[in-house]
Amino acid sequence: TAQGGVGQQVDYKIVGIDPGAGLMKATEKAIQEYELKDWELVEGSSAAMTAALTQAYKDQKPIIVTGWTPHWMFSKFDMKYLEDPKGVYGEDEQIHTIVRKGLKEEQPSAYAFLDKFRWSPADMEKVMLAITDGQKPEEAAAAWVKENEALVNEWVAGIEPAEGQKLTLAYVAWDSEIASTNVVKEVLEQKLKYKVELSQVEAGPMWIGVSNGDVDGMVAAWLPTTHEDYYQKLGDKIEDLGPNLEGTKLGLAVPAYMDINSIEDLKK
Ligand code: PBE
Repeated sequence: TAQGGVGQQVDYKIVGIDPGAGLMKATEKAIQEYELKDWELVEGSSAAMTAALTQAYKDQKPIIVTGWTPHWMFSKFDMKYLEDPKGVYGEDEQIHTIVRKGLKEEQPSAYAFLDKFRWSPADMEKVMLAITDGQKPEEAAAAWVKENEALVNEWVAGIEPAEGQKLTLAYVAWDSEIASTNVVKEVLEQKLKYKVELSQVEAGPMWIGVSNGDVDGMVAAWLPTTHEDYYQKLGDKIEDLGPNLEGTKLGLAVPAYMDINSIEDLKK
């Protein structure tokens, strides 16, 4: 049957992303728990994964990727998550804003805005889509800020501009975090007059950078599950400003034209 052939069709490969991602750890766990012995999780990057997906979709070929929401792949392509009856990928979680200790005293304006920053999956998706469609991240962020002036002004209401102070934000090159981090940079620069440097790193160094004060903060912490390891190790050396976005999901995603519905179908 077509179902029985899925492993052969995709060469028993799941197309993954960067090894530091929580999504990769969850997928290794899924391979264990669903006893997918012949299967391999291929390491790469967010960009390599979406390139492979784009090509496969164009050719209407089978592919299995590590996916998450918010992500533009679900609006560009007709995709579905494979059911996860064992609950390996966890429940809904939130994306948190994390800052270094001492930021509140040393950069009260940045701290106040970062504490206030909160948006929706639809907002984030809009920025992600613009970037996928060819805009530079800074351009897409600036356009979004312009179109959402009322919300942005709420975030910065009553906050004193910082007049040229420097700030560094860390992020990982995940599509979702490229979008959020560039929007936050744009607001800090345009509305609060900071000079913001973005430091693109892997997930581990991102968390460590905030914990040791090398960077001022990040808006890319997926909690309580996806980045649990990092949080457990470093949670008392950082300040958690709480969720900036709710309504996320992680899992294995496939084009809707594939004839499988559950991770369990990969065993057949
Ligand atoms: N992600 C996107 C990240 C968090 C943001 C799901 C790829 C991760 O797996 O760590």
